Amino acid sequence: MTRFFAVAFLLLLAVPARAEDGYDLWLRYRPMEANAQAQYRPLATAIVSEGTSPSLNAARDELTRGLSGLLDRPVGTGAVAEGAVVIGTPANSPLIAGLKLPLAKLGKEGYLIRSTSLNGHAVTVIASNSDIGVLYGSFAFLRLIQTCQPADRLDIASAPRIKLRLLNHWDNLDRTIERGYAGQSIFDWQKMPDYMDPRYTVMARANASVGINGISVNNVSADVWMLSSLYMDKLAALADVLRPYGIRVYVAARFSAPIELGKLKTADPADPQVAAWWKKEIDGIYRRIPDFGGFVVKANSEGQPGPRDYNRTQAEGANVIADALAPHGGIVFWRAFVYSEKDPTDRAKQAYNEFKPLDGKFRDNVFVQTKNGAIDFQPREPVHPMFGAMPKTNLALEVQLTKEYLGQTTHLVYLPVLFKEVLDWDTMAKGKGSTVAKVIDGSLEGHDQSAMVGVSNIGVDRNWTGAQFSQADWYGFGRLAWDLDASAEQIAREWLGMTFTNDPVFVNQIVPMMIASREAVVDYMTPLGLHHQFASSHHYGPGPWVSDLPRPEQNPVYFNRADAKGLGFDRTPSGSGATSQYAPPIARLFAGSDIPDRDLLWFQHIAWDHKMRSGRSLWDELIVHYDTGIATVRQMRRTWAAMKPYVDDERWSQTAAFLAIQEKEAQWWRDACIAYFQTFSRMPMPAGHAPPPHDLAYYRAIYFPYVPGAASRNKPKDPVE
Ligand code: GCV
Repeated sequence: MTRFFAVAFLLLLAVPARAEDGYDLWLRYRPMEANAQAQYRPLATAIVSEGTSPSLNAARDELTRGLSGLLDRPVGTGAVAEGAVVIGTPANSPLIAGLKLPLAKLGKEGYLIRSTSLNGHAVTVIASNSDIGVLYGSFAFLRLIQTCQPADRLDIASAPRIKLRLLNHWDNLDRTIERGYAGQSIFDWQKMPDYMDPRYTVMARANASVGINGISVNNVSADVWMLSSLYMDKLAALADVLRPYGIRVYVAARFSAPIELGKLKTADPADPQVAAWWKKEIDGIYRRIPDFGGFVVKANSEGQPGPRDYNRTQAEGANVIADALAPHGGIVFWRAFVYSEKDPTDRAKQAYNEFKPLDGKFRDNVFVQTKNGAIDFQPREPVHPMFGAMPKTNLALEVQLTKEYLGQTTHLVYLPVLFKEVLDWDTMAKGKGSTVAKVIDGSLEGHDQSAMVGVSNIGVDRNWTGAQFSQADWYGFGRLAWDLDASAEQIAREWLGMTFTNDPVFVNQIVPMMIASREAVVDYMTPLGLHHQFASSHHYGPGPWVSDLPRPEQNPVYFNRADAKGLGFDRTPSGSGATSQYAPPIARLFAGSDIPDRDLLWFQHIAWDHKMRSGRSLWDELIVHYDTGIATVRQMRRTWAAMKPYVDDERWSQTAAFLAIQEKEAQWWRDACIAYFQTFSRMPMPAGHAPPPHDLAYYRAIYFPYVPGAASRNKPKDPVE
């Protein structure tokens, strides 16, 4: 019997290293292959850290964890010796100070990684002007090794292009998440401050590893309780956990808080009592959290209160809060996502119309936080016309990491491709080269401030983001906000190497698969500039026929404008005139016949038989795009199927299953949209393209009572057998 247990025990030991479930994200630090270990071991023999501070200790611990794991032997702290990694700032490390490194240009957060010699020993130095910069540099050094880059003759200087790099969590205090597809909210407020879930620290490490330096913790459709004393005590404890990782906490504030919390009669920003209330409230927050970041405010949007309730402008609303934050160095992110069912103007024009006249009226510590497009995080949108049109205002770019309109959990869509398309987009505001990247980093107009915001995709799912590949969107967002020039390919390559394997066979197949995934979703959901064709409320699946929502500007038919003549929203000067919100050369392009195919139906209503660049009719072209999207997903499945030898079973199988769902749903999108649009075009399917297998009624009847993340609390319809 004893022998039996001994054998069983040995067998257990022989089981391969613990299963991979994605929990460790890109910070896995699994032992490298033997020859890679041999290459890097002499370059990382010990860590020398002279100072101590929470951030410096975090850097030291990360290096210990990472190097010991990757090199498969303990790498602890020690004295300067051959192969040591010396970390610190000139202020806390005499060794670093003695090297007189060129740190001045790196600002507060930048870092330098340099191979040099100290006391006659070859060492690697990771230096910065601040402890948090040392932590960023340490993650960068680990990344080099994780991705098998040369690490022996290093001279890397890096500083962030964007100063405020934030995630916005749309997490409700009851732990549901608006548009969240990765389980409950990570923030377990009920148990805070007495129990601080260790996951907060893992999340902070992951954020810091890509340079994210702020999070707003609650839904922008805000619950006033977040500002209460009860929750501020909890938030203070969270801030303590995140601080060593350079992450400041922000809160989504409800504009009517002076009434609900302060018991005032009004939240009118011009009322001195209201201004005094914000000041008192904000002073109180800073007494608890001295480095509190500030507020995100969604005002007069989708039912939220705001300054317009008092006939005040968005700027007056933002400024009353900004004035109270300013003495503490706090920031207001004032969202530009406003549109009203009472305004018959094209929804795409409303934010610009409201904000453009206010250019120059916002305080310096206000960012107008603007979504990448004028509608709402569609698979593709032309860039929001406010970029380039608000020269005297700090503009923050808001993108969505959670895949509300992109198939939610199960569709593999690599978002850095979309983010890059936005950043590289030329607004032409000051002539050629006026890219969105230059607008938001402040360089186009000489602004000192800069910010980029991603709507978080994090939840309590074991793999954090619901799908393995959605981790790449979190990773990629941070990497891009730090380095706007990084390419989507480079980021994919890094992430794959750190998350799965650096094997070139794997990486060279999967990078193109990830890159292609973005155009695929555009093709099978909303090709040629179509937009907002989603089923109501939860936005899961197609609903191009939906026309019965009480708010007209939320109906898919409002956006597709399908009729017997053709398809698309006429936003030229003869239509809504939205094209005129762009700089003149872009306005002409979008209103004329040279408009790129990809933006066509966003800006123009086009006849079904219109001859496209390809020589095909619009109708045929549409179908070719839907089918191309499906073909790309099929190819993605084949590519992934061949990768089984390179990936652990759990992560491979989940991704394979999700890709199968994606193909099924791509087909559903195509069939449903064709079935609907054909009722207008009355045109036959082009040769070689199969008709939808069911009639329109079939697709219209598809109904899901409970889709995660939906904003509305509507009771579902009665079930059918
Ligand atoms: C938080 C879209 C989403 C809403 C979201 C809103 C916003 O309308 O569907 O869930 O609300 O954008 O960005 O405020």
